[in-house]
Amino acid sequence: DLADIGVTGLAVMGRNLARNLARHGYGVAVHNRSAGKTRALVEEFGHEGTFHPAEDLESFVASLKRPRRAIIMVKAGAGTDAVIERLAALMEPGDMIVDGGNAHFEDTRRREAALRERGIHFVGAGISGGEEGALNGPSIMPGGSRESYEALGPILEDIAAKVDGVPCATYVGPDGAGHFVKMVHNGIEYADMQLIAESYDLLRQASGLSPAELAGVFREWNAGELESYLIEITAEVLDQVDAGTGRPLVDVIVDRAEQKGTGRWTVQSALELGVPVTGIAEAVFARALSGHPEQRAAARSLAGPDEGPVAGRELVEDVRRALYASKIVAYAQGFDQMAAASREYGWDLDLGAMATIWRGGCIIRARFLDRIREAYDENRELPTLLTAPAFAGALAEAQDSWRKVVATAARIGVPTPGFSSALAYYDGLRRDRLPASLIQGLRDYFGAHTYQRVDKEGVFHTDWSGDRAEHQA
Ligand code: NBP
Repeated sequence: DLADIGVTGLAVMGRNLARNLARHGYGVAVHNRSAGKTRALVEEFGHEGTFHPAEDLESFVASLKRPRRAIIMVKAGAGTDAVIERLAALMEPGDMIVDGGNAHFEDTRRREAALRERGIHFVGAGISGGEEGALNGPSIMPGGSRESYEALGPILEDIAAKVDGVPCATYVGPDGAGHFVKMVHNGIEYADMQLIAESYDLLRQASGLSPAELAGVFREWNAGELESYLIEITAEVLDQVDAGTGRPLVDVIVDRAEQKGTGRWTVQSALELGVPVTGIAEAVFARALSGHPEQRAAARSLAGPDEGPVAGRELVEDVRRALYASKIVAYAQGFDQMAAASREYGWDLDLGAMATIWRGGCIIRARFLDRIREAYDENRELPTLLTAPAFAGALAEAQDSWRKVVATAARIGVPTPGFSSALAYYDGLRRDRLPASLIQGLRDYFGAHTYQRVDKEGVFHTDWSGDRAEHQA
């Protein structure tokens, strides 16, 4: 009697994923480096399904049906390589190793290539939704061979979240594609949270609304086009009162945002690919700024504007629109990054399908993602999401409010890097002529880097240090 699938690494994520599999009727081999976690899982949750506990990797692998399917859920990094190596040594060609951790996609590309040589399918699967998602239905983004998806896909789709009956799991693409898409998902999550934080901050400073009042505002917003998990839980956090002090919890939490690194990875990759993901980058940098207490203490004495609170509740609707417009920009940029990576690495990503599997299970789940899917359904080759009819219309409706919000924030000295950079991006893309022409002129002046002309073909250089005549290069 062999197990259908195995999970090694039984911390919060692995344990819940194993339980999710067992609850769906699969026989699950379970293993953890330290055997205590394996025993605890079977003792506490053994009644939920069929578990095959293994004290060592040899018996774990031996307890799996062929072709073997083993999911690794250990801390990403060197430990993952060690576990892969040990598993691979015990496996046979045709077997499948799935890394469900938060690996960097370049590591996944390297691991996939190495295991492919040995005939073993390596699947880098991004899994989103935290512990709760792992147990009740995550969003799953598996990358690897098509062949491996035939054996794994039905199980993953079975345990994934469902929206309108559609599973939040699909084949993403070869090698590192799944972990790449998961990384961009996390990057977009950073941008979403930054925009939410700016909305809160500006309304609190400019309109004088209390956290409890703002909880109500977010709750209202959650009934409209902004409906999403993050807006929903923002209301919960803002409503929370600290038991000890009686103050809003948000006022007693240290204002220093931490990060585990997937936002930074997204921006690093975007820099390599040459894709402006300003929304995500500003979010990563805003967290970094919050984490420099000495600089912040020193800078508190710097001059600010005289203006105090400027508005009442009338700003609420403007901020809602600015948030929605900036969110459209952040997602457009993230999808551009996936399109660029797809071209760079030959992944043939289906962007509409990525929006589909993010509709449930994951942190950025939102009604909004249906619109993105529809936009790509209409036109797979969309040059930018901003010009999809639904979004172009929303941006047109929002832009006056957006400009007002950015101007108000600047006037009263509330930093809104997310709103401001998103608006700058929007205006930049819209421009007929950009000052990039001047930059090209400067580059040609100091470095003879040449330029092209609007009125004729070819590459040109002006002899800046000589007679200033133009020559065709
Ligand atoms: P952790 O990331 O906290 O990792 C703990 C697990 O890794 C334990 O099972 C531990 O075994 C095992 N492990 C370590 Br550490 N080094 C090992 C090694 N050298 N060999 C074998 N096992 C080793 O667990 P988690 O929070 O459940 O996350 C698992 C993965 O899922 C991570 O890659 C994480 O980034 C990813 N992820 C997490 C979340 C989340 O919300 N937590 C969401 C999405 C993805 P031990 O018990 O013997 O120490």
